[in-house]
Amino acid sequence: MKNTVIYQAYPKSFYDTTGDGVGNLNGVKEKLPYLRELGIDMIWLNPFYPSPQRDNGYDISDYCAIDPRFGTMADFTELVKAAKALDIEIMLDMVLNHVSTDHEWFQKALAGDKKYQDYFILRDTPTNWQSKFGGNAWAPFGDTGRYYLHLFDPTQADLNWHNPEVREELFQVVRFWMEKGVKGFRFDVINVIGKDVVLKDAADQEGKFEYTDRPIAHEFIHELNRETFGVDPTIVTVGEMSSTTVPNGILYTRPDREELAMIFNFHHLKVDYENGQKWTDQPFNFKQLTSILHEWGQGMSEGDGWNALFWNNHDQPRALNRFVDVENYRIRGAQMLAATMHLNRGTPFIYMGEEIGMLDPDYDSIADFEDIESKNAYQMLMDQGKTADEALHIVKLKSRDNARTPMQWDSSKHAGFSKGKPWLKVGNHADITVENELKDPQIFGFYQELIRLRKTYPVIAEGNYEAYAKEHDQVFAYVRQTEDAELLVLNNYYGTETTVEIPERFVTGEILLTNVNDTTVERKQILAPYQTLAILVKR
Ligand code: TEU
Repeated sequence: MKNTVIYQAYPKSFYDTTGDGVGNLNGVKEKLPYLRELGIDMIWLNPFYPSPQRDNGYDISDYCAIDPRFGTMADFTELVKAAKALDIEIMLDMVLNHVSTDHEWFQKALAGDKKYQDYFILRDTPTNWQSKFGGNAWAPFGDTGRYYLHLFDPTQADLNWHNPEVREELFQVVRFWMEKGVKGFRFDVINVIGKDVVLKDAADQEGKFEYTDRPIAHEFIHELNRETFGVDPTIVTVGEMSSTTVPNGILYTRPDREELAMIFNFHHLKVDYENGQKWTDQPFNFKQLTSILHEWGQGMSEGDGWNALFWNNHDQPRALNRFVDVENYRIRGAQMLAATMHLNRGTPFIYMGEEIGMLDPDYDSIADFEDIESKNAYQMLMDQGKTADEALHIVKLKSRDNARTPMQWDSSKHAGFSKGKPWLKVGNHADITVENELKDPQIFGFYQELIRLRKTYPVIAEGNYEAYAKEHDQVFAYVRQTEDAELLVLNNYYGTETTVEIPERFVTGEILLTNVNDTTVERKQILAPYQTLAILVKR
């Protein structure tokens, strides 16, 4: 697991083989040789199960089937087989916190079946908790006068994990996919599955402390491990937990706890929020970014926890647009961001398009957006008194659709993603394609090199983490250490040259990687704009 590199393909937008404008499983299969070339070990696929697609498949109506728009179960079996033949494993997205209100469990509950009513979180009086997509987190449960909890959209009803029958149903789901040869699971919002039995109004704004990282969540995850994937040590697991803490991160991932292999946290992707609010226009705060990365790097290292490392996913605008002057330094910036994560302690994830330096789509109109959260946000911004232009500007900066635009393969129509009209419009930088990148693979080749290095040098895969030059104004740096080797990694986060003093022992070290030609190592090291520099010494 420590030298594994995982690629995230958003199936809806990866490659469409039918011409209906929606990517599919056969599309992923066709592109396997490309991913083999990149060098990854596993592909995480976002949900492709039957779903009304209110939240792009995170509203599941049947856990053990394939939505026909993505293919058939036979296609899935073929995909797993074809991938294994290339030494690539498949990781599935398990959304076990909630189901679509179209799911038969919810429908039976609504029809009055008491057994299924106990599958959900029903109360006579709602609490003040806010839905992550805006508004109160409770909706009327039919005409019963009661309310059901939905931490996300009203069509995503939270499941009652306190009910052992619910847990057993969900464990069966995981086992079902294990039997199909799946070797990885990404557990959606898994740190919020454990609500208390008595639910209280929250003192914090959204209510999240009342249901996030409760001790019971650890117990449920431990049971999930023991009842399902724990039997197979080759299975890789990752828990998604946006706002968790380092102490909890350690508890979720320390091997003796038997919970998860690693976790995603999102704190480093909230550093361009104004007063903690996402839907704002705010440049990223470098000091906040580095202190978060150090806190997690060092904290998890000392506590024997394990991070999933990432800049991008299907819920985030492209990191290149957020952290780099892409007008002038798209390529070098992409390399520097990649090195920051891939040389770090944890398991790196690459989100589709990142390896060719794809950018936010820069849409011209609000009508181009599809995401439910973006649409709600646009309305909220207008309600707050913003003009249509101001609201569009902010949605363009922060929308999840920024990452969900079709993968850009070549210069043919719709960037080679589909022969038909894509479900979501191709971005305005359609010249950034796999075809063009492979002619001169400066970003793709850099990722290949990073993957090769991780597999060659134990200090990258296994070394511990120590923050370096913590107070620097534009350099993010750390040292990785094993008994035999030390690696110093320096990253300049700005478009201006800077100097950073390096420890004496590295001055005679070997340059393992950099993205600027003719670099020499000096005690007072000069770093060019967006330069990354990794120096190795033997101990
Ligand atoms: O996301 C959970 C989550 O907390 C966020 O990333 C969320 O999208 C963000 O707070 C909105 O601003 C997961 C999935 O990755 C996401 O796509 C789903 O919408 C969500 O769970 C519900 O299943």
